[in-house]
Amino acid sequence: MTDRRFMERAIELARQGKGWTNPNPLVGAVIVKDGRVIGEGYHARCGEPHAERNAIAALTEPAEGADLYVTLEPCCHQGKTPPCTEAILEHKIARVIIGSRDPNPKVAGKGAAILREAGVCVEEDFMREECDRLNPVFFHYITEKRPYVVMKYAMTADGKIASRTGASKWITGEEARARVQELRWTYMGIMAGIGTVLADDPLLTVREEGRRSPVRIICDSRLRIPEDCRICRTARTYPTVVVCAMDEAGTDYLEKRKRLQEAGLHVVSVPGEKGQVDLGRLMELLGGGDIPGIGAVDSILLEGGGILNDSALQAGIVREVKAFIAPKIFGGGGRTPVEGTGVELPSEARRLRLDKITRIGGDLLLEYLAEGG
Ligand code: AOF
Ligand code: ZN
Repeated sequence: MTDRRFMERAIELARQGKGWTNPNPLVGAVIVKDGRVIGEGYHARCGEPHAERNAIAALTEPAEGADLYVTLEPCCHQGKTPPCTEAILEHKIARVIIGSRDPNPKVAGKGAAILREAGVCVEEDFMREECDRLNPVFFHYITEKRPYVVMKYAMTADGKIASRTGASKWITGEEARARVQELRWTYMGIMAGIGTVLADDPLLTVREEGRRSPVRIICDSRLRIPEDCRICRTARTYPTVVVCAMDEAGTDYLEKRKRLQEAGLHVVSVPGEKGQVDLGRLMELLGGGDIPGIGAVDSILLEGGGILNDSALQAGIVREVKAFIAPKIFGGGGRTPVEGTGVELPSEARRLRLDKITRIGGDLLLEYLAEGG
């Protein structure tokens, strides 16, 4: 009998790896014999054993003839760890119930095929939708090799991210702000524009102990970042990239870059049109791990102001939008989440698909997926 409760448990286990497995997926596994759980595990950290092997290591009795519920197709390749298919066969597991398919070209159906050929009964797509929701980042990154970008902003009920005077502390309540902290350790990178640095002097780190802080990515076309800002002062502790669009041979660039690098920042120039950063190219560099001193980045939380958000949308790099909405009204000329020229007609609007609505304290979180993404 195939039982939803065991896959639900596997999903719950998978979530425990959140923030630590990137660029690997969140995966959970439960081994069941005669309706009893005899082993469970999850992928805890990139480079460490996969969920299936952890579940096998935790067995309380032999797995011969047992069922394995796993949220992702078992791998069949030698990566940082040996193939899970081998462990499943060695332990004579009789049936494997799989949630998500693995789009990793090294696996992609081959894991399931190897098990079937060896006589294991394989059931695919069981609770696939629920399992797929664990890994939007992995599914995007493993095929595109560019970071999955989530645009996040907090606005009032009348659509303002700052008041007339530019003040933005605070718009949403404490619980919503705690959720933003969680988002920061879920994704590998956090991106903001120089406007935000100059206005707020933010740290862009994770305050909770024992959590990984994201790589800070500052878009700063003309390299205006003040050398005494908090980001520069903490660059030795928190990896930071400053991205500009300057002439790489110019003395202005070379001199400031030298000083910033001495302070521990990584500086790159990725020039695009109109003296701005080429965000598409920047995503290729970050996804490929091509920026010296910074590992590959599979996901980015974009905490931009209206100008950077507009550029990111124009460049087509945004996959998801998370809009926090506070029950307040600023009125007047306050700033909005997306500036730029905007469309002329409603029919020209950029389309999003509403994916989820959550109430957080007195605020709302609306989550949208970019169409075609
Ligand atoms: C699984 N279970 O728990 C995970 C899987 O470099 P490695 O050895 O860690 O392999 C990474 C790849 O293995 C990853 O891209 C994905 O295809 C698969 N991840 N597979 O069966 C797991 N984390
Ligand atoms: Zn594996």
